[in-house]
Amino acid sequence: MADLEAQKQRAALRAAAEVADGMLLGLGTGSTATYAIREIARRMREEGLRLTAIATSSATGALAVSLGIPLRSMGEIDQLDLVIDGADEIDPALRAIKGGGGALFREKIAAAAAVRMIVIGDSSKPVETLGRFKLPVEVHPFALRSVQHQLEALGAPIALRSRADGAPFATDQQANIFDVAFDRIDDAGALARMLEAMPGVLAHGLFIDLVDTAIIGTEDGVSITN
Ligand code: ABF
Repeated sequence: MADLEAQKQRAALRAAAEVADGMLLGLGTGSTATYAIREIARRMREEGLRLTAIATSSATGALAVSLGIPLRSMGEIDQLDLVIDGADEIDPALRAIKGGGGALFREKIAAAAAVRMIVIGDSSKPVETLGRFKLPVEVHPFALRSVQHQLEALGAPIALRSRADGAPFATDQQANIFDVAFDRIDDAGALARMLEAMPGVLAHGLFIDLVDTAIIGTEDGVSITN
């Protein structure tokens, strides 16, 4: 069994080494991004690295505050120098599915505002074709049933993401998520455009033309794709 946590850590450390003094960073969400954030905080403490950052989720924001990373509000920023974030799947063309952690809305805003976006992950993340991981679609509650109706017409099984207690999962935007089991997505661009045309869809998990570098932990090191 591959030691996926060690692979995540190796990828995270390698990505954190890309952070330069004075950068304005986008801090991702998830367990791999958490390793990177902790390494960035270590570099600040031990190397005197200076930076400011935005958080892509309330969870990441709380972690950054606990580590002493100065945060700014993304709403006042026009461009980020670098975003480091995880992913659920990534294909050879650096298209990704993200949102398993529920942070896709803010992650995509940050990724789109970044000069450079690095995805980090373990060896389970690279796939030949996207879609085995259920595609998250974040929907405003006002459009919940109308979007569900349109998603069901696409023919793939969908599920409303729920919390452990069975209540619908609420994102940082107080919206809900449908997870759509396409199994394989052969035309990610066409599907992205279709989802973006549905009124009430706040975000979907297809990240196309947003990832500049993938750093994937391997058995004995990292694999870097640009
Ligand atoms: C977040 O982290 C999400 O976009 C993605 O779904 C998740 C990956 O989680 P992990 O790094 O824990 O595998 O960025």
